Amino acid sequence: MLTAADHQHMEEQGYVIVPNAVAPEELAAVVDGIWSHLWMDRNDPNSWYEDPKGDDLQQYGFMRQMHTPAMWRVRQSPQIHRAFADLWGTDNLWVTMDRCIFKPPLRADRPEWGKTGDPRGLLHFDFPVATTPKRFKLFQAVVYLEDTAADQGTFQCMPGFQNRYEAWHTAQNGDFDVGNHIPMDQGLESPTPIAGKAGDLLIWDSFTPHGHCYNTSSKPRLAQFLSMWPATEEGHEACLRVFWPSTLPSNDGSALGEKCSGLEAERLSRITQWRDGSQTDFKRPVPEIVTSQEDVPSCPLSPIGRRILGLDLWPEGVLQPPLEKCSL
Ligand SMILES: O=C(O)CCC(=O)C(=O)O
Repeated sequence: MLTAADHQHMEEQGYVIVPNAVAPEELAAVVDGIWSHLWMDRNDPNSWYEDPKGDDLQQYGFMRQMHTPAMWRVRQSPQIHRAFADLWGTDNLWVTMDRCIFKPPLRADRPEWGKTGDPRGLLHFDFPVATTPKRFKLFQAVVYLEDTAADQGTFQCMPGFQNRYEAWHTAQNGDFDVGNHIPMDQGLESPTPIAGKAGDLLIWDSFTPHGHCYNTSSKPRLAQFLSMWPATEEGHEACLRVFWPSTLPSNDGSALGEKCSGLEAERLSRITQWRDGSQTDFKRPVPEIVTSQEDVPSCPLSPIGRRILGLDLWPEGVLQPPLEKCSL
């Protein structure tokens, strides 16, 4: 699915966009789920700043909703799996049970939904920089649920920085004030906002500083996050280094793949999370707020879905399975 130009773009720029990765009706179902979960009226901008459920959206917009059937249908998109499989060179991948984002426009009369101290908006790494001197392979991704303009709180990053990461780290001389702080100098002042079309999948290299810009448009931004990594000890360890860094010793450059315990325990925990609709140990969200029939856990899974969760194993050695239509 990814072309040679796509691979080159990832290599040089640190991200790639896969158009039409999710069908319009599947995007619409996630969008409807967001509005109903948040108890907001898409036609009434005043309701966009209410957050009556306590998702704690405000400046960042990260929601507490992970397991709706619609979100699972997006995760099971064969095109998304294919794109990640092309990047990793294996089909044997697991998916994160990550969240959506709802980011309304800045409004002078809603200061608590306003800017943070950083004029760039959100810009960070998802791992502790001080203890991560060496780059390793890991990707994260966002699905554009609607057409999203460059001023609409969209994804932003520092294209190409991943190739400078190790040199930059050395030059810092251990001077990192917070875990994933990105200084306001050395060319890191102006991240690039990436506009996109509904159905675009944007995959980025985790060593590219990333986040989102302020929403200065008149429309809210809606998007869904996910990632996939190999369901192997080594892949699992890379994932732990980004999403659960406190569980591992510092990445001092020793070989990844040195024993990280519990691949099978992780598989069972993933199945429990899917079955119970929980997300107990993911570093970012607090438990999902279950509010409606749409949020009922144990969403049905397609054959791909069963494998990217960990219920079934991928057949050994198969690199190009037929694209399976999601049977939900
Ligand atoms: O809002 C975005 O697209 C970026 C989200 C982000 O920074 C993350 O998932 O780590």
